[in-house]
Amino acid sequence: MIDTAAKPKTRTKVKAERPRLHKVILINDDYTPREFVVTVLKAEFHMTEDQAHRVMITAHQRGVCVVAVFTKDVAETKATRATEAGRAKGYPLLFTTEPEE
Ligand code: TYC
Repeated sequence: MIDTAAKPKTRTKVKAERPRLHKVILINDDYTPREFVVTVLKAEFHMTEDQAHRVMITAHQRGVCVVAVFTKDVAETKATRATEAGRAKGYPLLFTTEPEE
């Protein structure tokens, strides 16, 4: 008789896998003032003026810029809060998230 039973694993997984990180992405638009984008980046992502300015300019020139990576929940919360900060001022500022490869 052919034994079709699965072979038991001989090695138990020991290491816990690291949780996949998620990118927060800043999307360019034509209406949000540059300085406001910088202010939001500093407040929500604890960036210096210089770092925030670079990220803002990159999104402005290329259309998008990765702001930072976090665990899924943190990335989503920060993207929502930062988007909401623009919305509160009537700006279409948008932050999205996506899983890292
Ligand atoms: N493009 C905007 C302007 O010229 C500035 C801006 C930069 C807006 C980056 C959004 O993600 C952004 N006022």
